[in-house]
Amino acid sequence: MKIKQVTPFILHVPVTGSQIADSTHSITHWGVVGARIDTDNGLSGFGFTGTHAHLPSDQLIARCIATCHAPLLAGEDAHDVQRLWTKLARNPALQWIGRAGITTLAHAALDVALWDLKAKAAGVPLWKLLGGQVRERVRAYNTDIGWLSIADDKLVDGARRAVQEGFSGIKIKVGSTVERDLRRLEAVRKAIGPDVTLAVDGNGKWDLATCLRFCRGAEPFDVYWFEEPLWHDDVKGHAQLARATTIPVALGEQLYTQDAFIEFFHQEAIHWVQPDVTRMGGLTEVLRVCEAAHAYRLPVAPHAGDMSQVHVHLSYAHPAVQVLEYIPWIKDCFTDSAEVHDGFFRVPQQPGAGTTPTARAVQQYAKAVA
Ligand code: 0YR
Ligand code: MG
Repeated sequence: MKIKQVTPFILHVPVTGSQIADSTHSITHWGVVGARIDTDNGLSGFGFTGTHAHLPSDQLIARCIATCHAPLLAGEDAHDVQRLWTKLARNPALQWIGRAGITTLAHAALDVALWDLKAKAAGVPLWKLLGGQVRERVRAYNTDIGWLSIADDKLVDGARRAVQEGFSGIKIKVGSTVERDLRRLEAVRKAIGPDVTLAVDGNGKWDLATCLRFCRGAEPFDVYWFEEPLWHDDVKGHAQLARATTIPVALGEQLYTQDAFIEFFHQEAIHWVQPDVTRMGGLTEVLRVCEAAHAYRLPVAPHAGDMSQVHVHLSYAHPAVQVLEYIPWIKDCFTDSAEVHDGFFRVPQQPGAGTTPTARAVQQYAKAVA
């Protein structure tokens, strides 16, 4: 299965209700920026990273794929996922100028495309290739009802609706003012009752003093986790917060390497581990993080930069994963979409990693790569 061609692509797909916001970003589209890898046995693999759909920066990723990474893959055996991961991680064109950021997002798309090919060549869905189904069902939690841009009364309505649809977990954004966020948290908890898990996500906005104040007010409402309370790289601050509150700390969506996660594990600064295949140089590096988390007996809840198209395979196959994020923006763009029924993800059935775009999605959402 020799690699013949690598072709980048960019899709910009609208979010729910035309615009959403968390504490740090306001976006109208999700960017699906990736590559198709064609091989000499006629198979094509697809992989992508997730972005905020800023076209010039998406074009940098596409260009990085095409001009810096793709030449290293030409003629290689696409089965050799592990070896090719290392080859791209040590790319002489990139290592000096970027061990994280655009270069890693580009790497992520290609690593996932190789896993997609490997599973397609084996004729099985990726979860089967990863070792088989370790759990009967993967529990979903709904993030799409909880944006900071949603007015207080609408937030409560949406939370109720999600529970009626069968979700046993939801997440709401925080990071505006402590007072407003606590009011919203209390209202949502009252509306959904005690049996639904309720997480909050700060997207790295607050400092430690603000987080401590928020946690003191939030503790009575049985918060499942506080996600990205502090700046993404602040290990010491997260360790301090973890010691000071009964609310579990979750993070990882902005970490690029297993080394970064290991430091949080060592310093007891994390309770929920949230790696993302679209950020970390692909599934290969995320699997290392999942193994390490499992060894530390920490639960994994993958972050949905892929809107769970790939993570649903990981979640069915890896014993460390306990729950998976659900955001429905891009699922209909793929031939095997990450659907939730009665609060659980459907088991993917098609060969591959769930990353093959439909012709219709390409026709509707494609942007020029350069
Ligand atoms: C919007 N999920 C997240 C979205 C989401 C962000 O910026 O990208 O809120 O990735 O934190 O847990
Ligand atoms: Mg988050």
